[in-house]
Amino acid sequence: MTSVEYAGIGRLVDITWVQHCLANDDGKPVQLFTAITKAPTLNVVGLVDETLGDEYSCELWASAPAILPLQPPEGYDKVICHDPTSEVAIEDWAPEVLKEWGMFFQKGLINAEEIKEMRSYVDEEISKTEDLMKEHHPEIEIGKDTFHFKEIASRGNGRFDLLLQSESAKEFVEQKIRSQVTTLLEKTLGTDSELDFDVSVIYSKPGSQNQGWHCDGEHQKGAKDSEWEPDGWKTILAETYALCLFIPLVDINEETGYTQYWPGSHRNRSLVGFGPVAEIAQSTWNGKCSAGDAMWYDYRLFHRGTANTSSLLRPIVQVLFKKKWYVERANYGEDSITYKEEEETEPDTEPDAEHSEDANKEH
Ligand SMILES: O=C(O)CCC(=O)C(=O)O
Repeated sequence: MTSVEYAGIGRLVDITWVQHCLANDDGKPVQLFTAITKAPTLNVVGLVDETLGDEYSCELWASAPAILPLQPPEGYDKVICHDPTSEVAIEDWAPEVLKEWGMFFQKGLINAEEIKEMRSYVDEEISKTEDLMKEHHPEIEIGKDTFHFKEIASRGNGRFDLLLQSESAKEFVEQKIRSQVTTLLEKTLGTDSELDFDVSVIYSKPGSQNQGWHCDGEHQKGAKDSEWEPDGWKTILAETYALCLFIPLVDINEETGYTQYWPGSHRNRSLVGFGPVAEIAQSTWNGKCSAGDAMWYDYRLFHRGTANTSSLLRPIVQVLFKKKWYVERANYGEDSITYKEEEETEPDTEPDAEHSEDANKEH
């Protein structure tokens, strides 16, 4: 990072160069730079263009009210994918990577037999829940309409997020997953007694389209982000309060679609709406991997699912490990699929602990 003063446009212009990476523009190589400046951006571009001389030119690809994270010059794989042959254990390697990039990739967390076992729970719950939907909400066109129930949500477009309620699925997570990652969680999120988890399946049906960029959880009110500091992820950014673990149950490729992440985008709350810039800047990490692999990300990280052009369902197990005080309410509705019937027969007067008014307040 360097701060340079350029003489031009009638005064000195202060530019702090933050990061650079290689990209291409219709096959032509380009060097992308991120920089911080208070000067009008177009003036800065003109000035840099002039400074570069005739051989190179400079143009503005994006400006934002936060530092736009770029892919590191060595590429993401070297920094966010744990090397299973490395002598450094994932528990020792992951905390810093997660802090800096908001995500990491772990090869083969569950094996073929375990994938099959989990798939059977998932298939059963999908079919049971969709049958319930058809029975209680024949007016909803599953796959087309948007809905938010307590158990399942869909933003239309053939994509669903279903909370797994069965004891078998929860036990599977306890025994086959949580037991393997206790130390990893302790070093990245918190001790066993501070945490709990929700388990769901995110599934997209053949024909589902690209999803919009989003983060599943916001920066908490009053919690600091990285501000304008290039190493603010190290010095200022609030600790994460929730980690999401994605485990695909099928091999993930271009046709099935994949989860596309913007590493580093957890650093600043003002990056909302800038996901498409990550695509233009070729700074996404595309989660094409094998069934059973694990993608871990900070709940504040921007990501999206890409289109499923295959003929296969794409189910991804999602385990949300979180501080107990954080209650997930943004991604599901308040009412159960069967709510109307329950209300008519037996009014529910008990306060709903999961959705209490105090949940998710400032911490
Ligand atoms: O389908 C995917 O790969 C990711 C989906 C996702 O992020 C979501 O539904 O919130």
